[in-house]
Amino acid sequence: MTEVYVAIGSNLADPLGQARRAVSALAALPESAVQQASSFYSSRPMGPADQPDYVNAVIRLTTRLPPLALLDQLQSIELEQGRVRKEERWGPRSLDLDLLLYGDECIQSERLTVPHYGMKEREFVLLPLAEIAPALVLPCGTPLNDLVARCPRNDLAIIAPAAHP
Ligand code: A4P
Ligand code: MG
Repeated sequence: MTEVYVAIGSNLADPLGQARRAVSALAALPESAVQQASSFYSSRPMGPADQPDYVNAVIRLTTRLPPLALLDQLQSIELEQGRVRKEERWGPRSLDLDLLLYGDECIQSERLTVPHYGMKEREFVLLPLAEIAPALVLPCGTPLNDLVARCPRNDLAIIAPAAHP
């Protein structure tokens, strides 16, 4: 089994409900088990400001799925929850599932970059991740806590306790 971290983000169509449903969908993935979920956070939008605030959370899973098979599963959950892919970069979405970390692997392929390219400077990823994995060290050797220490909070706030799958 490989330990992986998945980030959940939503800012459309009942974002907290979307995020909770995403946790349930992750708990139902084949060959996988949810180990821990962070609290649900509200965050100011990164990117275009004329969109609603986001709900964000991070989940730790163990899985036997290889990375691309896991990505396929994450994308089908996004589609089941009404995700429409639009042109606008960082625009609003009903559900975004990003694969943050897949064990200690560094992956650079056409469909997948792991660790996720934006995770090191996003408060809405780093703080939920630190909540469930305070001693985590990234594959590059950087302690998560170093990234958290230098990351502005940008009004990030806990809005609901963790879902217990
Ligand atoms: N892809 C490559 N690596 C990965 C990975 N590690 N995990 C590829 C998931 N996907 C990965 O993703 C585009 C392609 O990235 C996929 O087809 C996959 O093969 P996408 O989900 O269609 O596009 P996206 O999410 O709109 O693009 P991008 O650039 O990944 O956006 P981000 O970085 O996910 O940002 N503000 C707040 N407060 N909270 C948020 O959660 N999210 C975004 C989206 C913008 N602003 C936000 C938030
Ligand atoms: Mg994405």
